[in-house]
Amino acid sequence: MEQSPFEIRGVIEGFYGAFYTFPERNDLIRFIGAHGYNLYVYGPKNDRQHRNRWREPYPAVVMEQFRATAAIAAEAGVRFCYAISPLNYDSTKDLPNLMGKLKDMYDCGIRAFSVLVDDILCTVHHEPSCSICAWPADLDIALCNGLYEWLTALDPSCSLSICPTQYHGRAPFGTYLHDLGVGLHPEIDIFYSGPHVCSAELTTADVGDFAAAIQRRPLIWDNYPVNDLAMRPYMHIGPIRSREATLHEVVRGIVVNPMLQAEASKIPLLTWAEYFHDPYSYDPWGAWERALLAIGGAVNYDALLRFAENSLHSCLRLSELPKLERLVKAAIADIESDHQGACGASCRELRSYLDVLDEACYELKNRMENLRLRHDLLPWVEALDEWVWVGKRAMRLLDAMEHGKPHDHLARGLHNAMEEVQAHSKRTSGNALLPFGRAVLEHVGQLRSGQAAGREHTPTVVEHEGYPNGLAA
Ligand code: 14T
Repeated sequence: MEQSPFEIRGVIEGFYGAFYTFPERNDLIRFIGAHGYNLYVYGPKNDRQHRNRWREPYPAVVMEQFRATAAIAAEAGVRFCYAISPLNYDSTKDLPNLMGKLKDMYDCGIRAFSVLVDDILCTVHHEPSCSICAWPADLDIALCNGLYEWLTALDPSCSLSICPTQYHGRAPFGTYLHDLGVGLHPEIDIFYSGPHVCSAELTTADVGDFAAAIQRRPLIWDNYPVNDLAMRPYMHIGPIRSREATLHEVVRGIVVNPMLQAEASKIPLLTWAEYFHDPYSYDPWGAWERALLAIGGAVNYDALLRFAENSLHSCLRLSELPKLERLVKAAIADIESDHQGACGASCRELRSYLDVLDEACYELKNRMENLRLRHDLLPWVEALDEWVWVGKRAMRLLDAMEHGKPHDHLARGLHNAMEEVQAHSKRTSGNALLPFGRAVLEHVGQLRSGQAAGREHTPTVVEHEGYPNGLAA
């Protein structure tokens, strides 16, 4: 049995976008159960029978899948919670619809339920005209208290939680939350995502203020590592950071919203597991390396680490500069300090790191043992790889210039490759190479003493392996 100061340690499938398949979800539930988690909340925003068309029953085959998943969760020591997001709930006539819907889940063996009324009208709060800020709590209170009584009469082991319309921010909290605190049955848990939707930091003081407003310890809905909506370009496989060790004193528990990619999510989820186990001794970077090793396997560990250190951008990013950004800065300074635009020590250091990244991308694309992880990471590995090749083209151009070789075609090729890679839908630290490419092109331009760089179209080669012009490694 997991010894953790956190009573509830969960995952909430609560993101926008394509939600998990049942096999993915079952696998993830087994995984989290094996790593000390005890709750899985089902609440994907794009499940129509969960949200937009919540009144509709699920098809029979889907109900069978829920039944199987609930059994798998029970076996894994994980409480399975079914959340519903009753948009446009009409208290005069919808109660039977809601109860009927939840009763079907109850009949599948599910005993934990949640009502999610986040993001129902708008997402911009604290505006005088904002309808959410003026949203009365009465409706949510009546709905949840009624459901809670009904559920606990069916079976006293049933539990209920609510994600309110206001679920983030700092004190003083509005009347809606205070009213909710007063009116909601004390056993109903209330979600809070911290000072922001995606909070870089969670402090005991902020959570304590929220707890005071709602008159109970909140359940944290933590939006790391989720990567939906505007975060879709990012792969969040860095460790969880900046969750104060004493948080357990003021929360009921923490429930983590994972990425759209279930297998890759296991990496940050393992770091969360270490934090849950002992927040006081939690070491994010040690936990991260252990997680990469556990999910990626020993054979691909080095390559995965190289990729992962270029995949740290998120709302948690604090002040540290990714290695690539640091090397690029130094290399640009190198080129700019040399009137011939030649490659100095820093530039050579960047060159050898690009070679390492090139090998790492190759290995992850073609030799990764965890095929699900490969599938999840591939678009980002390809994005990083394209940037690496921008860097390599820039290096080749510098070489040609230094040795007085013809290089117009190389400049055109670099320019085109930079245009192409910027259109990529996924982001990694590889983007740090953009200023390097620009600096090199600028130098070419300057060295040509006013001669404009060729702009006519050169057919771009998107594929990096086996370049016709001999650029291949
Ligand atoms: F705690 C929550 F209720 C919550 O975080 N709700 C959503 C969640 O489903 C989503 O996955 C998450 C991350 O994008 O953020 C919340 O949704 C928002 C919130 C916004 F302020 C989506 C867009 C926003 F502008």
